[in-house]
Amino acid sequence: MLESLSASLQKVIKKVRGHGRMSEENIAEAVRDVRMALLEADVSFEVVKDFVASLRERCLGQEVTQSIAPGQQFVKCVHEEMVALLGEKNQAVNLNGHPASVLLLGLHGSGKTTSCAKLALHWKGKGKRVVMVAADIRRPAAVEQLAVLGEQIEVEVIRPTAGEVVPALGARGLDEASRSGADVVLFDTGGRFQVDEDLVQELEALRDAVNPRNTILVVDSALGQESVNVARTFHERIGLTGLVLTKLDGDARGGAALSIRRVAGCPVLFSGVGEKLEDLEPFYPDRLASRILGMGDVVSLVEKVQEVVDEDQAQRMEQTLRKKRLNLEDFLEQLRQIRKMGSMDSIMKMLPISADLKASAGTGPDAAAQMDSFAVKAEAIILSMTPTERRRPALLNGSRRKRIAGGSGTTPSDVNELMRRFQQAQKMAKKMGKMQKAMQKGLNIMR
Ligand SMILES: Nc1nc2c(ncn2[C@@H]2O[C@H](COP(=O)(O)OP(=O)(O)O)[C@@H](O)[C@H]2O)c(=O)[nH]1
Ligand SMILES: [Mg+2]
Repeated sequence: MLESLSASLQKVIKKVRGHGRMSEENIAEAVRDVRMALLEADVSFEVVKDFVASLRERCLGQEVTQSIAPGQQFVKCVHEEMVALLGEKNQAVNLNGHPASVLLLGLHGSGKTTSCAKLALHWKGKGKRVVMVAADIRRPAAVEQLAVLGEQIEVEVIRPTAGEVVPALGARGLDEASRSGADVVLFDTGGRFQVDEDLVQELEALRDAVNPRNTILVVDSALGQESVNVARTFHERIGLTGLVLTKLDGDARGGAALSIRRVAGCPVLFSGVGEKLEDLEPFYPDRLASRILGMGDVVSLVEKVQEVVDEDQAQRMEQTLRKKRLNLEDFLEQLRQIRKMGSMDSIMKMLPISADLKASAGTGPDAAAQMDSFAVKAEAIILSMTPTERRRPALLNGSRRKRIAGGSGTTPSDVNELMRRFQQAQKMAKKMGKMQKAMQKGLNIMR
């Protein structure tokens, strides 16, 4: 997620860490570096200008205390500034009304149809009765695409009849949804590769026919400065109440993600983080800022855990993750829980570990599959150790490793691989421990 921006900002922070204290001079330098990083990520020029000015002010306004390292102080400032840019907190969609109507707009390929189904699934999961209207009528394939998705998630799709124009379809869709007692009605609309007058007029007519409570622009986060103009036009002509930022899972530079809220003047409500219909997350500015700054996202991680394991286990997991001295019994427990959660890839992204560590641990779908087969072996290996060995991994010398390999039907190099990964997990746990300490000091850098 926004990896290159994240890497370059973390580099800046690392540099600041090297300073003994924050002076006006090194603040100026660090702020300049942040400016470069943002421009490289194709964040809108105006947004960068404002961001940098208020970051400088925030940094200079910091009390210089001996007890807080300059790196931490700087991270805290950047984090706060980023949260201010992304929008203070998560905003919910207005679901009042019978039904509540949601119009999805955006350029061709931005992810409207996919997001429409993702949102339908999301609200269905919250016990709402949802209906979708296929109002992208120019391309027959678009109607079909939504119909297929609707079938997958068992949500009714209202299709255009022969010769029906968009506003008429909109009014009929709203009416039918209302009569069938739907709580939410979503309208998937047509897009273009660029905003053109023809499209805008069609959408205006649809808006006037439906009078939607929510008008949401779907924005591909791979768009940089371009997204600025798109958002502006849609906002001026149609009026926007919120945004969905898609493809945040990709290698987008981050320009749109950081600029869009300020430019569109309305909040990001959800983010799309994958092609699957479950890959939609309510947008939490502070969490994204934490992830970008490599502070991890313990809250999202714990939430994800809670979805699949019970509360008790989730709490234990959080404790183990934050434990400073991890032993192999903890590691075994972690592996078992991680396997239950499914994708190793998505979990890795939420952890506050450095890009190098992530690279050496490997992420991506292949790594996730490898992780699964590794976990099976790892379990056998750890179970072949004596309880003392599990608690004191330092005992595991060559001859013990050989014995354990024999006992678990693995090879000594498998055992070594396990120990290598275990050491990484230990490192990570130590980092999280440190972070927790920083938070306890009252440095609420991670919420
Ligand atoms: N990786 C990823 N792909 C997405 C996401 N949202 C949409 N897509 C893909 O983007 C492409 C275009 O999406 P679609 O919903 O058809 O866009 P539309 O033209 O705006 O309706 C499809 O291949 C989707 O699978 C996302 O959050 N992450
Ligand atoms: Mg579409």
